[in-house]
Amino acid sequence: MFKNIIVRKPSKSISEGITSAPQLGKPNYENALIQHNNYIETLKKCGVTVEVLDELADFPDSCFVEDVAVVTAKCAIVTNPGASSRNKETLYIVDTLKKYFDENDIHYIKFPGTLDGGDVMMVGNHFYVGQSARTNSEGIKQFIEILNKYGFSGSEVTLEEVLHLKTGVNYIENNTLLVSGEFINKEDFKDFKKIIVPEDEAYASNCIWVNNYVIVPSGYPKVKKLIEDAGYKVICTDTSEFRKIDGGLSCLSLRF
Ligand code: CIR
Repeated sequence: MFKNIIVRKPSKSISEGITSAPQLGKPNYENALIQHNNYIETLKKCGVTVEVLDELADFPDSCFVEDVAVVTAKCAIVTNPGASSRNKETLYIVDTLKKYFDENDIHYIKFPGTLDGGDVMMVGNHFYVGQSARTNSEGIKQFIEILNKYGFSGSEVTLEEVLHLKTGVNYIENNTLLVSGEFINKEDFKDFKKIIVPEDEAYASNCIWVNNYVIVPSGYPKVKKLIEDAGYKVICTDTSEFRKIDGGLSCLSLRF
């Protein structure tokens, strides 16, 4: 179960966020703020306390706070984001993490290692880490060494198509994964129950489990039904402005 969630408000500069899908248009700041507030309200319904950090005008992608740290029940790991425009976002998360963790339990991924939190999928005490355009093998090696000190384990997953690991695969507890595309038949995930996300709703592979609810992006009825049919309580919230710059539900928060 999660107790705490950290989010960061989008800033006006969100229109300049990195995107692989410029054809979707630029995010609208006012709409993004509304969607972000609704996201916070949705999280609160799941019984967590939400800390909302101030916007960072110099960092268009900084509302995707998941990428700058990996927070576990025992420690926090500040990442070293692979995109240069995002790399210094990490400086603005450390003071917040100190409220929740002893300084000895806050660790750092260091150059030449790079790692984005969006590449990390927690499954109980094991962490799958995608080797991606943002996360390199050295970053993964450092990350797993830190995890091992706390009795956690980690393994590397190679990505072919998606930006981040969790763009295409997400754990929703009960040994169940939501999977799409390249992850459907991946050897690493052969022992899980799988909910296969249809190709035309692939964006909705990025759902989050929060305290017995699964939060699903609005507008993906097939995925919503598949998750409900698997016995979960589902809440939908709209993330369409964030989608325009490759962001989804998990990217918008740190959950621990
Ligand atoms: C980026 O390219 O870094 C942002 N536009 C999107 C980050 C999405 N984060 C995530 O999947 N964890």
